[in-house]
Amino acid sequence: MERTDKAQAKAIHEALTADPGKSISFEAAKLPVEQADEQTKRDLAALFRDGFLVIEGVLTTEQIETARAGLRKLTDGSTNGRNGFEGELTERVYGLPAKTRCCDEMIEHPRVLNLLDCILEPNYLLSAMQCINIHPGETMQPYHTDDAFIKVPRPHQPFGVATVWALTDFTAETGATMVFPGSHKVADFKDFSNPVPCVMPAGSVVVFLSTLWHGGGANVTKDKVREAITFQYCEPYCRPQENVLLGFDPAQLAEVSPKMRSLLGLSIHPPFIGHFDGKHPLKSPWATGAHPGFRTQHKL
Ligand SMILES: O=C(O)CCC(=O)C(=O)O
Repeated sequence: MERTDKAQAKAIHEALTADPGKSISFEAAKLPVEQADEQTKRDLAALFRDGFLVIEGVLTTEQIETARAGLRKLTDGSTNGRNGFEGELTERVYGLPAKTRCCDEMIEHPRVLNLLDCILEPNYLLSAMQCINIHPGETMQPYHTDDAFIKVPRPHQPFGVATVWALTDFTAETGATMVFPGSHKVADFKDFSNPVPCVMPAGSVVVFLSTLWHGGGANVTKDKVREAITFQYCEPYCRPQENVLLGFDPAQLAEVSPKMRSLLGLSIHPPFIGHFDGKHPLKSPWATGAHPGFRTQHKL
């Protein structure tokens, strides 16, 4: 375990064995904006003003091609969506961190993590992690916000942040993500007449707050696929959309960074949210491989 995990394991133990009559401490704190670097401060200002931020030219050509090649192995023509939200002409592959290591650099990109550190509490989680390739003829995805299922009256703080990485050029014709600037601040947003396409070259990323109204665009071209990956992150006390650890072979834990383990849910929201059997989840039989029973076949 990493040093911070050891400290957390001690904190969990102390919280669970606290003396009756004493208060438990809930120490989680976001990074104060004043402590962020100048670039992050500028990014945050734009993000909170508009609800979204396009950052161009983040990935090199080589990084783009590595990601596209890795994803091609997972998109075999059988992954089209089952409804208008997933997109019936859209290839969607869920649970990417359990299936490929080709996107890890995007998940942990410092420009994105610097923002998340100031917006979400420590040990924020990966919530959605999908490839979304919009094919010619696809129609506009229904507009939505990503934290609509959290029943807190709007406007409210964002409980998450989304990224959509362009692996091919995003244009108004190929299905660029459509956003409604400023809609994150509106209690009852209803004017869907002026969506703005996040036009950006391959290798760019659009970052947006979970409170922003948006949707994947229509692809009106005859022959251009819009290739993208989305990673959504949420507060460490929210339930992630995807239950990715169910598909994650714990033998792979050694291959991923401590940050990735934390993002996948092998982390604690202080003092003990996310524990297993009173211990840090990295000490669980699943993570340590100490539970051979998990490998047996059974029917529910
Ligand atoms: O594909 C996109 O550009 C956005 C997708 C999206 O918002 C979603 O699937 O929740």
